[in-house]
Formats: sequence, structure tokens, C-alpha cells
Amino acid sequence: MTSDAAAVPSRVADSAFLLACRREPVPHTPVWFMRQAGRALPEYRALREGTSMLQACSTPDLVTEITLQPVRRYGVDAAILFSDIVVPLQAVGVGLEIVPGVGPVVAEPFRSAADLDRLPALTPEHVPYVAEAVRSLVGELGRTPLIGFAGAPFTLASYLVEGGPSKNHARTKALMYGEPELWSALLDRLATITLSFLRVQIDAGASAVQLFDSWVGALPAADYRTLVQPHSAHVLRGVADVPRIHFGVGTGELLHDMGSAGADVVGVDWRVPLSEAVRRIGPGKAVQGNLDPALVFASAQVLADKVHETLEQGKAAEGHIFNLGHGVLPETDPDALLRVVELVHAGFEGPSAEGR
Ligand code: 1CP
Repeated sequence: MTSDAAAVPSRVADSAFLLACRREPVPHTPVWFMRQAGRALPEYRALREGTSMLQACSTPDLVTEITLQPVRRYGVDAAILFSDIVVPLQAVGVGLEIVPGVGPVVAEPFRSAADLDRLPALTPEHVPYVAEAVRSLVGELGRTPLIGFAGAPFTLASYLVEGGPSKNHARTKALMYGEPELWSALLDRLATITLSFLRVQIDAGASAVQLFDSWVGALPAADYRTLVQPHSAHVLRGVADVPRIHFGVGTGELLHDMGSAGADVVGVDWRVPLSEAVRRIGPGKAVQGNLDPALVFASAQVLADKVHETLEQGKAAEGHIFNLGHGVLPETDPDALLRVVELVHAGFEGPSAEGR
């Protein structure tokens, strides 16, 4: 099977990506990459020259162009809005910066109940540039779907409480276990902000959403269920009119519960084979993943074998969206990602008789 004209759908709803989200038959396995826009692309680096990340995220023309760059270069089956999970926090007034090479840094970390007042509800007026960028993108993308996204309450809380990127999430866990009422109030506020941010994107025309709970894999399943899942479920319930992808890193033990939070598609990192992930998640869900992003640095043959292995394991699922197990690494050669797209679109029917 090839990705040529025969596979071009007449409507965005019939795109391979949305068909796979809905667990319907697909003309080819759809593929896109988390962090497909960004530093791996020279055209992105050129455009970002002299503009800070948050400035770029609030400039609709730049957002539109940066979002389209990987679609043009790789021919992926979906675009993802160029933004960041901390954009809605900054929009409601949280003082933060995205520091190059570091990530989000919060000026005054969340410490006590008084800090809840710094997290008011988000209204569309806080983020007019997001709706504008989404509307312009939907026009430009034609039949290619646009994925909107947001950070899940736990992962956003981690940045707010730690004040920046963290390996162990120690302060976050201290708050979660030590002051469960304050924790619940914090996650409530964040769920409200996240849900409104996703609604802005959907109401402007996004075809699907991904809720990133990147760092929730740091928790045991029982604590996830009581202290995090209800808040993520609140967000996911509010966006049930489009397919919902839910993803985190190191979430092998949480896959079933993340599905139960209300996802239509569960994102899987590279640590769990897709066939095993499907078993853990259970029926009624599609999966997304899960090529190790480091494999693009291996030889072309190794990369091709791993792509085929991922496609093969994805056949266990009711729907499979090919992706990396986490974001594109900045040093990635764009040509390697182009090869991945070509291999995925060409499909894989099992090992050939010769040469194996
Ligand atoms: O593919 C794309 O086009 C999407 C753009 C995108 C997305 C989906 C960006 C741009 N950020 C995100 C989401 C995001 N941001 C997540 C969830 C996805 C994931 O797990 O990778 C997370 C955890 C963040 C937080 C963040 N922002 C980090 C990670 C820091 C850490 O804790 O390790 C970083 C480095 C950023 C900055 C950022 N966001 C996006 C870009 C291109 C950059 C780099 C910008 C720069 O350095 O100038």
C-alpha cells in the first residue's frame, strides 16, 4: 500500500489519522511525531532567530508557519499546533519564561493556598492568538487534521510546584501526599484552565486533542487513580466531541488507568511493546506510538527494522497511530524522520522471504 493519491481523503473526517482515532479501517497507518516542529528543522531555527519561545507562541503568523513546516517536509498525517503546555498558565498571569535549553521556569513557584489566587479561570480573551492561529491553520491544512493540545493537571502542577523541570518531582509529591486538600484544589484549578484552553482550540477548528501528562509516570497506579485521574478525567469529559489522545512517559503501569480517564487513544512510550500495551489498556481504545526517538540515530537498516516491528505490534490494536515514544530529539536528522514516514506509509505485511 502506498500513500499516494488513492489515499487522499475528500474530507478531514475521513483522514487516516481520524479514522485510526475512531478505530475504523485505514488506507495506511497514519503517522505524526510529537515535537515534530522545532529545533530538528533548519527552517524552524531560521524563523525563530531573535524571537523568544513565548513570543513565537503568541504570534499567529509564526505559529501557522512553524506548525506547517513539518507537514510540508515529512508529509505526516496530522499537524500539531505550535504552542507549549505552559502557554495557558502565562496567559492567566503566572510569571514564567521558557529558557532555551532548559524549559519552563516559573518565577514564584506554587507553595500555599494563597497561591491559588494566582490561577484564575482562563477565558478565550486570554488567548485570542491561539484561536486566530488555529483558524488560519485549518484553512491552510485542508484535509490534514490539526491536533490541539494541553498539559494535564499533574504535569502542569509539577512545573508550578518545582519552579521548573524536575527529575524526581520531590516537592510536587510532598505537596500531593502531605497536603491532599490543597493538592486537589490546585489540580481543580489547573483542570479548569486546561479544559478552557482545549475548548478554545476545538471551537476554532482543531480536529482532535492530545492531553500531555508527560511526567505522571513518576506515580504508582493506586495514587494516580485517587490523586490525579479524577482531574484528568474532568478535562477529557469536556472535550468528548473530538478524539482524545492521552500520553505520558514511563507510564507502563498506568496505561489502563490513563485509558479509563477518558481517552480514545492511549499514547505509549518506547518501554512497553505495543502488543503488551494493548493487553494492558484493554478493548475499545486505539494506541499511539512508540518508536524510541533515539533510534533515528541508528543505521537505516536498524531503523527500518524497528519501524516494521512497531507496525507489526501495532496490528494488535483496534487502531494504531504511529509516533515516537516521546518527542523528536533536537539533534535528529530530518531525513531520518522522512524515511520513517515513507516506511510507515508503505506498510509492512511481515518479513520478506529473502534478505532476512
Ligand atoms: O511538535 C510540535 O510542533 C509541538 C510543539 C510543542 C509541544 C507539543 C512544544 C514546543 N512543547 C510541547 C509540549 C510540552 N512542553 C510538553 C509535553 C510534551 C513532552 O512531554 O515532550 C512538555 C513537558 C513541555 C515543557 C517544555 N517546554 C519543555 C520540557 C522541559 C522538561 O521538563 O524537560 C521544554 C524544553 C519546553 C520548551 C519548548 N516547547 C516547545 C519547543 C519547540 C521548546 C523549545 C524552545 C526553546 O528552547 O526555545
